[in-house]
Amino acid sequence: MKRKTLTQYLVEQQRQADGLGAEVRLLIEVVARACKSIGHAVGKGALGGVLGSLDSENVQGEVQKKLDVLSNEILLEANEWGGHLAAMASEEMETIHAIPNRYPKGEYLLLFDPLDGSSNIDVNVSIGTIFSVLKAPTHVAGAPVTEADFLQEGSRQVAAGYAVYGPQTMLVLTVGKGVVGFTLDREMGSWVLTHENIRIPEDTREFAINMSNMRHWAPPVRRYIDECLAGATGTRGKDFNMRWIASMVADVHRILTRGGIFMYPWDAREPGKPGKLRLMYEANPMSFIVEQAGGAAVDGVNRILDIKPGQLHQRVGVVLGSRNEVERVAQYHREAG
Ligand code: AHM
Ligand code: MG
Repeated sequence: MKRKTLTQYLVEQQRQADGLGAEVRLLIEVVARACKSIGHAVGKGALGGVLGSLDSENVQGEVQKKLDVLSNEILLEANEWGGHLAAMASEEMETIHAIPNRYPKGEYLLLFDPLDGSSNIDVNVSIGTIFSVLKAPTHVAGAPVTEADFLQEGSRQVAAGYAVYGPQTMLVLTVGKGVVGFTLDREMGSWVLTHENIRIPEDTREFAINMSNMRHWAPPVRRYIDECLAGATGTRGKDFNMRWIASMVADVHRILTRGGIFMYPWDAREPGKPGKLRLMYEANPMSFIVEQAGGAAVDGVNRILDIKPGQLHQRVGVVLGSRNEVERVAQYHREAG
């Protein structure tokens, strides 16, 4: 059977009545090409000299791994010159990266977490790249793009996706018309459509949370997990399984494949912080994908895609996955007031 490539899929999306804009199509292709390069570097590991940490810290105060920085550079370089973007923003950069004057500028904004799941790099466990595309607000001609232009609700994303570098390298994408998955054909170097119309089952028996934080959780989270742990003889009347990869990309990928709930909720470790994960380039793109696959995503109570960001690197609690389970967690939060 002849399968579609990413290019063919995107061209088809463009040809539809309310089709994808040509700029978005091309910029997704560029991001996908950059992910191929990142996947190649990941695959080389110690042979490519890409493992280990640098002396530097990113804006979040996290020690940067060599691959964090390399992946960021690959994405910047690939996307700078294409003419589709007004600016970019990344987990690894304090503020936005405007397109240099030597290149033409486009209408879109690209945000990314270049290498998600950094703690898994050196131990050869799946990691990924997450990206989100927004339309730049229209400016008076010539006005520079500012950070404020990026602070749009996730519901305004034009496209979002992730690449997962695992046993297979895959690209999962939404342009607002469902979710599709492409597998990298390493011999041909092309992304091939292997997963059409990905749907998350509404119910599940599998949860993902870092249990070592249990003592810091809010009561509604504790209640939900306690009930899962109680199993078939408890109020839920069924046994639950647990998984925690510590790469959001890989955990979300599992949920898209066989259902489940992923939680990185607010906890009391750092009371001033609303969560660990970042809203604009982790939670928003993943929430867009999960909703497009029939799942749900909340910060505990509120729909993540409705949150108006106040800052580029804003953090947020994340509960996403199978719709009925996410709704249950939100209900427990509402009951707790
Ligand atoms: P990163 O973007 O710096 O890699 O951090 C985000 C990652 C997520 O992929 C994952 O869900 C989480 O951090 C794991 O955190 P922990 O080590 O606290 O379990
Ligand atoms: Mg991350």
